[in-house]
Amino acid sequence: MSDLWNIEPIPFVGKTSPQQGLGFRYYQPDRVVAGKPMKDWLRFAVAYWHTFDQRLVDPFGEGTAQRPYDHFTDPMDLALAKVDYTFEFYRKLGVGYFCFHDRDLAPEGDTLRETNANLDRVVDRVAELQAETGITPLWNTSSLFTNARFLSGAATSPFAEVFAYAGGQLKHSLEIAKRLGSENYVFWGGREGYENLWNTDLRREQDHMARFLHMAVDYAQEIGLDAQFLIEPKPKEPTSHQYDFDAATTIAFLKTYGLDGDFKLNLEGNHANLAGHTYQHEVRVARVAGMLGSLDANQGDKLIGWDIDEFPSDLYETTSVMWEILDEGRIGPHGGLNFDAKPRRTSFTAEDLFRGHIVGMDSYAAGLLVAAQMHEDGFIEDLVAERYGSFDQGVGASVEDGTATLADLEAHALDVPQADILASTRSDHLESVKATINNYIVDTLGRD
Ligand code: XUL
Ligand code: CO
Repeated sequence: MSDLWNIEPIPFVGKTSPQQGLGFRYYQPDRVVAGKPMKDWLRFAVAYWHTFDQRLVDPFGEGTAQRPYDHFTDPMDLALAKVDYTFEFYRKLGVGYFCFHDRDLAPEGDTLRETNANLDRVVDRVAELQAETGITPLWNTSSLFTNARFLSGAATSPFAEVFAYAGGQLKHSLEIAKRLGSENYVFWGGREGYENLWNTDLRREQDHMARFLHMAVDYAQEIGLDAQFLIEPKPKEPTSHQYDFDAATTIAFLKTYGLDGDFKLNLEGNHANLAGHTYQHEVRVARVAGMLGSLDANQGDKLIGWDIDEFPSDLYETTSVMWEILDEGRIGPHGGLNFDAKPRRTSFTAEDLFRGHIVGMDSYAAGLLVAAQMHEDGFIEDLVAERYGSFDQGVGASVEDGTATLADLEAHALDVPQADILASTRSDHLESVKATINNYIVDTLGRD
């Protein structure tokens, strides 16, 4: 193995290792949990843009990142050389997947034709390294928001020239998905929303967006691309309102435009929080609609109200998300956990990139262990079954089987004293549920 990063492959060291070493405390790829190896439950992916391209800028300061390929000055030389660094990173970290935008890989030329040629040269190298390592894209996507031409959106731009460019760009990106065998293809509508309703034709923009997605479905069919299409909801930023606001809004949009058979959702923790939801809420909403596709694993910060893409470390959240995944049986038909996350600006060394991924992988592995124990004991399942038990018989059953009318309900309710109704609701003890979950986290990880 080459040593471009000057770092040893990350070992499993367990909980007793010294605090500062690079090693996994919980993640053991081949360890079987709830009937499957950890690596198959979690299917970790590295995000090309954050890990290899992000310079760790913030709105007030320049980039601080130090990367081992910083000495390349020509953009194409850099783009080509960087691919080797990325694959070595995946191997040393021990992940099987990566995710990328077209524009993460190669610089743009003056025309789409030139840009495509740059991109194809880099994709050739990616294909070689995929064949050598067996590491493949969990998904790819098209950056239809970075370049200045997309200042008012891509598929929802009011300018037809921009829509046409976006369509052409998307076409090539789908061809790359086919060539590299991407398991999913993501649409994140970064600028598909509005800043100001006064200059916006809401209906027309959403019609255009749906046309764009239908064209993608048609072209995938034409070239035999079988990647699962995913929409990634986010409520705002960079727009003040994004059309794919959250899981529920996106599902309604897909159903309205007859796209729900072809798309599922890629859900991100920090986006959920921006929409005023927990990550678990977004996963549950997608699950009950049969629309769970994949996960962008990151977390927000309680004190910062924007998308800061922290590596996940909150065990309560990873436990909740993995509980949903265990209940579902998988993340999605082809889903995984993509670390759409970056180190803080103060963590600028190459080693910090490994540290960030290690805490993320360990936090999800720990969440998996805790959630598996909760499932084995059936404590949540029992609690929920009991809570809705009154719908299994009597008046409740007649509601669920569709036979009850309002007159039946009136006849049932007319003479029941208030105290009896209240008594029938029992106490939910939500506080003790939370205490029990805390115990599961402490006990399961303490024993492990
Ligand atoms: C932006 C975001 C994107 C998508 C891919 O907030 O999450 O990186 O995941 O375009
Ligand atoms: Co994301």
